Amino acid sequence: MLLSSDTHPQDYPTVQAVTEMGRLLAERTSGRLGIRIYAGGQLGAERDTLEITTFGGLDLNRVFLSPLNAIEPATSIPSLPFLFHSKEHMRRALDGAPGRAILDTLAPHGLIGLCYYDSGERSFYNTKNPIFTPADMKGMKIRTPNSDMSVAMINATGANATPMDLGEVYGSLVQGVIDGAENNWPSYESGRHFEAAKYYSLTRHVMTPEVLLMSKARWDKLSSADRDIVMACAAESVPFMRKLWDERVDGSRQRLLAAGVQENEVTDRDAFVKLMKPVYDQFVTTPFEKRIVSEIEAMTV
Ligand code: GTR
Repeated sequence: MLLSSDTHPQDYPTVQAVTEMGRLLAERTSGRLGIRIYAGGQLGAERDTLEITTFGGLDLNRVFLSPLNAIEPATSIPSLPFLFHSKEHMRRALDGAPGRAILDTLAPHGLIGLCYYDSGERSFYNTKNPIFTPADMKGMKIRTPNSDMSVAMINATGANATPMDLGEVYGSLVQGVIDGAENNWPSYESGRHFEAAKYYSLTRHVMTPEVLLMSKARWDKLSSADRDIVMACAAESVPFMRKLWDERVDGSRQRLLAAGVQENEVTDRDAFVKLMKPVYDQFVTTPFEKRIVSEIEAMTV
């Protein structure tokens, strides 16, 4: 039995997708391999479970890509602001050679990247006022994932980035420790952040994906035939996840608007682009990183 972790609750699309992968694995190995998921952050925050996975204490782990930035800088690439111009572009880039090359940088760190899952567009939400231009968020304390790039990107808007684990966001919003955060609709809903921060402003600044990892220690013990099965089942769980994801994004948004969330388009998206894009110079530095970014930018959909 492969043990897996997820910060999200049982009904979240990432957990459902790994459950489906486990079903496929059991079917194809006559029950020799299967997956048991510890959902809802039972095993701790993503940063902590990642460390456990790295040394083989967990076999599988579904995490957001940002906490990996501290382990391997190339994983910052899919979080670059305004990199993907559509969902189709993001899917094509990550399913293709650029996405694979980024996952392959993790092996020396003890992690095998099996596949990416969608996490949609992230936008800002806060407790104070709608954000139409960067000036509207000046000085606001905005929670970011634990990633230097996310911190730099948010500070570039004039806000004060406050990195913390997802599980701390709700309490921090309620207590006024932070004024806002940024995330997709489903996480904004399932973390109940909307109860405290009702202004959701559609900056759509990043499309950072989720990733499913296997501990290299466990991978190395699999036969090559079993590795192929694991990879194939992971790949097949991706379209399964995406279908659930697309439905979930629409459903979350409808429920939240009905619950009183105030959504707004930003008036000048280019103003955000102009302020955030300079992080490319700071975080895309090696020839490898530059090549991957150009490959992604050259892709059309
Ligand atoms: C969510 C993602 C989580 C979590 C989070 C965050 O969209 O699904 O895994 O990492 O974002 O902002 O930390």
